[in-house]
Amino acid sequence: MRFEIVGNTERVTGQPDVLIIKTREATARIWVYSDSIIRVNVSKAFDETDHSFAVIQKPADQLEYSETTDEIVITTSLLKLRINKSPLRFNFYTANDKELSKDDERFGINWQGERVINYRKLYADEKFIGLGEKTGNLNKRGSSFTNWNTDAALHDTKTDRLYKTFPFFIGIHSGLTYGLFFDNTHKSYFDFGATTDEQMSWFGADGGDMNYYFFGAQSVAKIIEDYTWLTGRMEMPPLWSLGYQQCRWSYMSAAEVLDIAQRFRKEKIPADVMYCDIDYMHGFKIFTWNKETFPNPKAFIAKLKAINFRLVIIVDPGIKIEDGYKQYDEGVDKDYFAKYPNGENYTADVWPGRCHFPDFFRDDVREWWGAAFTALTEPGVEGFWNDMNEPAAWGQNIPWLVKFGDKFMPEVRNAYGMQMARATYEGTRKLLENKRPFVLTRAAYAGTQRYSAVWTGDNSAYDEHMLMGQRMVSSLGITGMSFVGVDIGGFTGNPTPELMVRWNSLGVFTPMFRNHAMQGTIRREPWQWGKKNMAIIKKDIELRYRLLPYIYSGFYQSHKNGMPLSRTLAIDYTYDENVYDVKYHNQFLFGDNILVAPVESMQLTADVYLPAGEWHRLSSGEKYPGGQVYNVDAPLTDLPVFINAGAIIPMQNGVQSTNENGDGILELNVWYGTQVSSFVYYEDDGTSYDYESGDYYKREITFDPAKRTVTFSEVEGSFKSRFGKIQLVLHGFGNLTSLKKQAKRLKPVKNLSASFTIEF
Ligand code: MIG
Repeated sequence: MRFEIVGNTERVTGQPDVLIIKTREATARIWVYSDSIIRVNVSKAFDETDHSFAVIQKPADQLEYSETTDEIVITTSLLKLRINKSPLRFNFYTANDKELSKDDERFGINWQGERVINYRKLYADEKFIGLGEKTGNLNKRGSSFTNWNTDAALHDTKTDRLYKTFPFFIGIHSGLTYGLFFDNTHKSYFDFGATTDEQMSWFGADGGDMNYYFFGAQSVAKIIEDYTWLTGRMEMPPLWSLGYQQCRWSYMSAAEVLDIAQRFRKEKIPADVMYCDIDYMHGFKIFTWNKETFPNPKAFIAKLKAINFRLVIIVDPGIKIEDGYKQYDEGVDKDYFAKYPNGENYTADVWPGRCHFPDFFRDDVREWWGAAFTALTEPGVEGFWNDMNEPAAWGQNIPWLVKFGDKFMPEVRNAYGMQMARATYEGTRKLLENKRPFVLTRAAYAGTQRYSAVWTGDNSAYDEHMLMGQRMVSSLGITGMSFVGVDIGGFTGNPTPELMVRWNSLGVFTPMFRNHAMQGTIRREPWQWGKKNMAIIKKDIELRYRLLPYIYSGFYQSHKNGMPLSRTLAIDYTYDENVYDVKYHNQFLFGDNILVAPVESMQLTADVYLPAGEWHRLSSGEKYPGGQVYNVDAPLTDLPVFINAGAIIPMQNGVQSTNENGDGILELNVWYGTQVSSFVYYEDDGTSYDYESGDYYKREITFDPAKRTVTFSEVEGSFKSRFGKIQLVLHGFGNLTSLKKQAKRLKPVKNLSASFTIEF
């Protein structure tokens, strides 16, 4: 095997926007993307088209550097990249010379055959978070991982190679933070000091360039903001997709789907979404309906809509080989499928039997795929679930010589699912005109947040899987994916009633709240668990609906600056060691102010770590000074949930679906705190793209304990709020007699478009 380490600089060329350094082995290119983002590409065969699936920004026009005999230094207002010329090494510092991250002096960037690797210095106290959907701990120090999108059915809490690839991590050491995004779609590897004698961390790939973006902002939140600036942010999701979603593999007929939906209404359990898994199709042929079991899709969907349900439909990439099947005939005719190098269409077995696979890397194929959704949008489907797009096929070992466009499978496999989701999103967005499609995908690559929500695939019905799922959700949040779900209850296996109830209570605080289960498992709908349990499940789902104004405002943050809805405590309490302790690493903030401590189903008390500040338990109002561990009650009826002092949380009164208007009262809950606090409230019509042209309702609400006021800023945007009245609910304010006296003064709060202040 060839082994080469990038060596001595032979030539340096400065162009206005890029610095080019040649060595005998390769050429390095360096661009500045912003004051806190520098890109390094070291390549033997740089492709001038410089294509990326993930990155949507361009480098800055100008790059400043200085050069001495030994060194080249690139400086921005926040970052300093010191390049050692011989041997060529890349060392990053803050603008005021604090060391953030360095190449390993000995091995730096190197090639082992076609593999390209970067060994970097490992700091004694260094922690690592990120990589999206991975098993293991929040702190990935001492672990190693592979990115190779895989249909990971039956994965456990140790399995590597899951469905998605997010080659982005954040390093934390010496009171400093940095981020690194390795933009390479080949099979890739990350080793955070697992087997390097505590000397190095490393990452690399089976091929392609050493191509990374280095982030130097000094906070985890700012690094996430920068990463999502670079790779894009999610649109506002359809409001209905934030309601409760009921799925199963499969509800076998239109009658059964309707029956389940009606039962929700009968039991008065709020819900918004029903799903059709693969059995709605005729012979598993994508874009067809089974004529016997779904004889009239339009009438069926109209009936669902009449009781305020939307339908989400699954699509797989595999196109059945069958003459006369439209997608097959067209695909063959136009040459739209992945191929062997001799031009034959690649064939593998999946649900429909022998299949071909659309080449989603091609513009014309994506367009064709997108347009085919008329078969679903025309009868009224608004949600599109993309499964099996790792891509999966029976045997799970697609030959390396299969080609997508001009690339062999191993080069782009990790982006296939993302390109399918993109085709689905772009097509359905066009077809639905001004309506927002809901797209959900299992496989993904960095940047997928621009097109789709994700779920964590086939999890299992046991406690550790539930807890690990929560870590995955929070970890996906670090890598730009805010809209994330897990199969509530566990896909594989049968949950105990306790686990079902507990998992559902955690689902309230999961960005996407979907109950789903595998064929052959026991039924999962809320009424399958006995009266007592159903009552708890119902109450929890009601809480989800009460919180929707807060949740929607949380998604507005994801849309605006990439801040995820589900936040590991490492975002806000980066330097607090307890946050990484495996006893507490499942805890997270849901939005700005709600701390949730996931608890195993049979554990009825829990040790909870409350970070600095002051916290109020949501259920009891009890106050807890932060910076301590508490052993708290955790019965199945009351997941430990704590509200940050000073929190402002908008809620609404009960509705059965997001399509209902409700009573028009926005309940503004304020928890007492000693500091000034504020919350950005956001609302729009929840279904259209009109918000992009200013049709939204946004205002900042500020609580000032010293002045004893709650102040509402002027409304920004042209949207008329659904809520005609605001009701203030104060928590932890002690004696409220003075407020009661002033209660009358709250009534005039009618002209909600102006700015105003309430005194108490
Ligand atoms: O080979 O469509 O992860 O959610 O229910 C299994 C059937 C295919 C895997 C998905 C799962 C879905 C199932 N699918």
